[in-house]
Amino acid sequence: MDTVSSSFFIPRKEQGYSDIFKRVRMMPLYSFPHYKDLKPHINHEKNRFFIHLDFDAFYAQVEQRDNPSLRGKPVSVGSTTGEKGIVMTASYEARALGIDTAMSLWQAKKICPKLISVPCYGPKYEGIMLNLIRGLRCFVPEDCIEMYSIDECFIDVTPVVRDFGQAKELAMAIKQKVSDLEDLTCSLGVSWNKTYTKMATKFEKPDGLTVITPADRHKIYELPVKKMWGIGTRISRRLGVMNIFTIGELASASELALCREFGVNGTVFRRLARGEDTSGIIHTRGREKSLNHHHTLTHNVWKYEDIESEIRRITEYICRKLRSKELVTRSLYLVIRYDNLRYAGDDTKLDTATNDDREIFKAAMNIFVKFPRPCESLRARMFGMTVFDLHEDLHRYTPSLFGNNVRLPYYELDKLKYKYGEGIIRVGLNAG
Ligand code: DCP
Ligand code: MG
Ligand code: MG
Repeated sequence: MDTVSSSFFIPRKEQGYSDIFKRVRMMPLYSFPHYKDLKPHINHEKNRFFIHLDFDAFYAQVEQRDNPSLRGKPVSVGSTTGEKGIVMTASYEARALGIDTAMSLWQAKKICPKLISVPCYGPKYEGIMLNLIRGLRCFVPEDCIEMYSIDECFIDVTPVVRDFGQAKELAMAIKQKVSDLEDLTCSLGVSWNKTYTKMATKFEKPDGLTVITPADRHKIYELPVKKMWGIGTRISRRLGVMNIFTIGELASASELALCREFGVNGTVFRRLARGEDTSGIIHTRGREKSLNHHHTLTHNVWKYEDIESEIRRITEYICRKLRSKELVTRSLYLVIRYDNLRYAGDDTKLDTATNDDREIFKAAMNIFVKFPRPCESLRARMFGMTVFDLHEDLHRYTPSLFGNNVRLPYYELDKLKYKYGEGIIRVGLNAG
């Protein structure tokens, strides 16, 4: 499968888009270079070329793309209701007015009463990134791509370019690919080490492309230390006490003094500042051990058909996620939380490993019937599913349309949905 839908979510018929709001987790893909990633005896490896990609105002841009009435307007994305609303990110129009990430919505509305706050939907953004990672495979092998966060990745282009000119051309082609695939803008940084690329990306945001060659090192050196990858407020304050304010000053600081203050990290900070980050692509991907999806409802449910429909929905989501990673599962765990805050959960082993919506739905319903039956006075408020014991889907390219156990061409269906929207087709899960 070439594509993963960027619209993973399945809109509920009766609810508006905003009701689907769920908190979104930042992906814990933190791979800051560690001392062991640096090659202690090599000062800097020449002839290496990296690209760092970061989407511009990611969640906000996606929402503006998907809803034309938001375009050109100050938009924030995050929780929208109640006093606890927060700005997860803001469109560039809103940023121009002073709205910033992590601001409370209340504060943001005070600065800009016209601010339109929209809910976020994590699986959609995650789908976009996964789709991009797949798209990048036409430029470099998968081993050369590191997904760093929900909207960022590093690409080691050393195997395919010979100089900065070619690296820049490739970066432009990647930018075009992002636009073709997802109709979104991103900013790119190109350099000979990961740390510099990450900083370069920020230079010309939004829709930027910045190349930092060894001759441009001064551009990095002029930046305050806080701008360096891995250095936050607290460390920069401690560096300030040592009279180190810029990256250039950090680069030429005494290693001994830095180590006295920060231990081995002193060496790491200094080397990263000097452009001596010899780390390569760090693979966080590996084989997934489990996947899960939980959904807390806005309105608790108790009728059998509503429960069935929620379980079907999380099944579809999980199966699609399995397929996007070309995996099948042998085990399944279902959990329900009731409005008295008690949980019921159980797992089951499947006869064969699968990512077929129908089989997993059937297994999930078999678990559900063992739970206390929801009723008007005991409603269900949260549904969750975890699949574990995952294996590679070896049959993904050979959907057998004949035989007793007819295998539906789910991968093809996912592609259709991706291309024509969620409404184009839906498999009847009660069948078969
Ligand atoms: N995000 C979040 N909580 C934060 C920071 C960010 O949920 N504290 C989310 C919202 C962002 C997304 O992660 O859209 C990506 O984070 P970035 O830091 O890359 O910020 P943006 O992409 O929104 O803006 P920029 O153009 O500055 O990259
Ligand atoms: Mg971003
Ligand atoms: Mg980012």
